[in-house]
Amino acid sequence: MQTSLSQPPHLFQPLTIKSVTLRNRLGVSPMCQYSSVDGTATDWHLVHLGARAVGGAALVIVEATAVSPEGRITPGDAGLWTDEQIEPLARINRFVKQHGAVPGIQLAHAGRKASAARPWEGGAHLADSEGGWPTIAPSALAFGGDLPKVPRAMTATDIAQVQQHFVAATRRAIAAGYEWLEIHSAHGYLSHEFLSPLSNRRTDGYGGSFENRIRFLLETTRAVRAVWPDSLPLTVRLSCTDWMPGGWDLEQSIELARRLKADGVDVVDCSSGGLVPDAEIPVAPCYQVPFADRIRREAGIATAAVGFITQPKEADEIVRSEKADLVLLARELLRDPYWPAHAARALGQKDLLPAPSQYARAW
Ligand code: 531
Repeated sequence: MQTSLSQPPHLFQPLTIKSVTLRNRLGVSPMCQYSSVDGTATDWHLVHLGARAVGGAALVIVEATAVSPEGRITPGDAGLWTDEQIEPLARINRFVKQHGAVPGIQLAHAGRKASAARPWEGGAHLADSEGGWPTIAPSALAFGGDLPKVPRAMTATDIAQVQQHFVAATRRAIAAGYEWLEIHSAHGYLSHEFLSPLSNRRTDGYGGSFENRIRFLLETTRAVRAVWPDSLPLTVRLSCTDWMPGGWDLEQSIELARRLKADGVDVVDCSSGGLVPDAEIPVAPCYQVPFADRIRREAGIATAAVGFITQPKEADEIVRSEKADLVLLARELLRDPYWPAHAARALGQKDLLPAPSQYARAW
């Protein structure tokens, strides 16, 4: 007979990382709402994030939150570049915690993909005359397609400044009561643009070799880790592959994950794509899970799986087979904020996710 220690984990088993215990293995993936006003959260965010805490997610990660106004994807993005942005987020975090979830934040800079319209307004780059702004990136190379703006190649001073913006936003995240912090280094945004040889053609210490391309992220991570409490989880989202020959790939992601672990990162959140418009991505159920699995095994770091995970059995199996330590859901949680509650019932583990008192008769 197996001892409890050797029993495999499952979806509704708590997970402790540093001083934080998640009540189960389900998290809300950061999802842009494009509904902030000058970077400040609104009642939309309270209801959106609050509903998912009530619905049973263990971790509620607020959308990509820009560390500077220029780092926003769209004018509606969330931000944490001034102290005034702290309290509306703190209010949401108090609610999220009251309902048993851990509040997390993803800090981001959109690089060459900044200055775009909201998706429901077309999503294309905005000219400066239409409310857009000049963009920066590792190299003066446009993304292409609907995002044709050519960014200005960052100077060493720009790099240091953006890193300081990450640090300042981290301090504000602490003040807002976050207990989980993710650095966004995926989906073709600034940090990912440094990683990939397709977007980084620099000839200084931040471009060329693997060591140089990972320098921006490692320096940013160390600077953030220095102010983010040791007791709280720090995570990094990676696009584990660009799905493009000559681009960033899984082997590099695995090596990077080893370095991130050495620099105090607790979890790698394993996504993919977004660096170039013409990648052919074999989207299918759970298609990114193999990245979480390999990084977990080969870099020896906890991972989060994300991407086209829709079924309770799939999510449970990912955790049981130890391919990832937690599962982040995106669109599925937009469709159904009560997905965790419904999954607990479907998996016969209803008792492991108690109802909020107000809803107990209907859970
Ligand atoms: C979707 C996306 C997923 C994977 C690759 C590229 C794009 N998202 C990503 C979001 C913004 C909106 C669209 C972020 O990562 C901020």
